[in-house]
Amino acid sequence: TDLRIIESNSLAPLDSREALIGEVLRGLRKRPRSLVPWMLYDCEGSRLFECITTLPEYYPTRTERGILARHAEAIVTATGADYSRPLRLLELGAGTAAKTGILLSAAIRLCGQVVYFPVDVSSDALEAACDSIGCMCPGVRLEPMVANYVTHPPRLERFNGTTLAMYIGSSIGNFPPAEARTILRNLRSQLRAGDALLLGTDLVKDEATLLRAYDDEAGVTAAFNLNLLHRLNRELGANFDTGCFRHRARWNGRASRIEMHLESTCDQSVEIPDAGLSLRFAALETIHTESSYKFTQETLDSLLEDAGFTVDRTWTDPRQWYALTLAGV
Ligand code: AVJ
Repeated sequence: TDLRIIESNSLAPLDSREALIGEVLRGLRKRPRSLVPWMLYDCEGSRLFECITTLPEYYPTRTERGILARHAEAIVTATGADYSRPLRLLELGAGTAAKTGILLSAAIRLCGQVVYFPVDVSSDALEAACDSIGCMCPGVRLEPMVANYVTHPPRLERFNGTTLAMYIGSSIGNFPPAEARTILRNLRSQLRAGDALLLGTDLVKDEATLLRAYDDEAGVTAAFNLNLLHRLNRELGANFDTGCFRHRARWNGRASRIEMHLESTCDQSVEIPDAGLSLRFAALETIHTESSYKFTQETLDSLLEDAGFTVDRTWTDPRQWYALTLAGV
């Protein structure tokens, strides 16, 4: 495509091999062992995640889409934007922007000039996002940026209108509370009075529903989790026997999070030559690969307030499984 994708000075998308080795050394030599969620999203992992979003058990994506479809105009209106000026939508972790088009369409109906500024670590995802938004919302000006918004928060240029920052898809739920606060605080420091944030978060609900969403019948989430070991085999020359690890999903009520683990089914040793590591796993020993924090209205409000935002309004679904929260600066 002829898209001009700005590469920020971000290391992570460019130096992912270094980052991968660093995280493997940090996470696999300590006990309990752990790796970080971004490692799940190589090309194959991103493909598997897209599959997860369509599974019957995985309610977050379709629930969020339903809330957006129902309330998109109300959300844009609630920002209080002055429609005689342009509206800028900044999206963190835009991915393929599958749900963003709904909000952008509403923005175009309400406001003449709309600029879409998606930020993502994956330039492939950004191209897909811009292609789909270009089709769905032809009037929108596209300004994609490749960056890791966690390590390198995007700098916003001055803008003669309102900025609505979107951080949807419950991605904030991947981060422990202190990191989540930092990400939101960095984002807020780039916004100005009158700008707003729309945050999508998954809510605490009955444990069985939560566990099913992360341990589906078809085994797609298991494949997504195990792909991490395949990735280490492919990229670091490791020799994980993926038949000797199994996917585990657990609800950690104290921390209010779903955890994904890879559990060794036997005593085994594994070599990771490119990281210079040789590891032993005991039977039942686990690698913690991802956390997905679940919020209540109270924990959500305090996260936003601790980050310096003021909560305006929350939209939810009839079962109150998922929340979209609009917050002011
Ligand atoms: C992309 C972080 C929102 O936590 O629900 C889905 C990732 N992991 N199934 C989530 C995920 C396993 C997802 N997020």
